[in-house]
Amino acid sequence: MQPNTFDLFADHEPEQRPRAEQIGEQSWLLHGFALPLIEQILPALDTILAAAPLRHMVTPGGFSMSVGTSSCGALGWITDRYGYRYSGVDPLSHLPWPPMPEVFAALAHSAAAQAGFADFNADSCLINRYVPGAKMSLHQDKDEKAYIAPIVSLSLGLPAMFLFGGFNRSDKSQRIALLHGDMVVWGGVDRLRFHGVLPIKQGRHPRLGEQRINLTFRVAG
Ligand code: MD3
Ligand code: FE
Repeated sequence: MQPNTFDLFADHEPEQRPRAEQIGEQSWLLHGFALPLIEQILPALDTILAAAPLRHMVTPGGFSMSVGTSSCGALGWITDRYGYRYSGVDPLSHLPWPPMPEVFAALAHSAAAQAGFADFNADSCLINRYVPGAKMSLHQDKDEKAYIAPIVSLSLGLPAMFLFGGFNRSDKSQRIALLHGDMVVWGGVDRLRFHGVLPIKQGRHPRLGEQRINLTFRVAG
């Protein structure tokens, strides 16, 4: 059965529903969209990270990433000295990645639908953990088999300043604050825009402590 996206917020009054902000031609920031489900999301995340711990992957260029990374779902994103790709197996455990929790699949499906992308069924969820000072340099996400599906992100913990660029690395970037519980849907013409995250500022989030965790839901295969 597909996750039911329409009942997730059925008990919320319309005026209390999360606010949607258009940040690109086909990109939407859904403020606080995940907050009603946060106490289901966090234990599910703990279960995943117990089976597939965060690790600092090494890029093909030989640099260790400042973010700690793991995945769940049928495919997980990996990098090593041979390149960037998706794999059905966690290279640390040699086992399949932990399954995608139902609450993750339903949340991503619902956020995508809210932004106008029907039938979004992620087969991969990339988990990035940032401690203060960690960052992600400007890049494009091109390792997925197709770019038709959007990418859906969920931000947890400390705030981030997200950089939303253009189609060339040197294009001017827009700066967008991403807060705990915010979700963003990046699709269509915006799917291949350069993007990154400025170094996370020192701080302590009341629920997650001194870290930011970002989940990106993808159709990778
Ligand atoms: C815009 N992660 O894992 S999520 C990544 O906050 C990544 O951890 C960032 O970029 C983070 O690849 C940003 C938001 C995001 C993800 C994919 C995009 C924005 C995007 C693809 C195209 C355009
Ligand atoms: Fe990215």
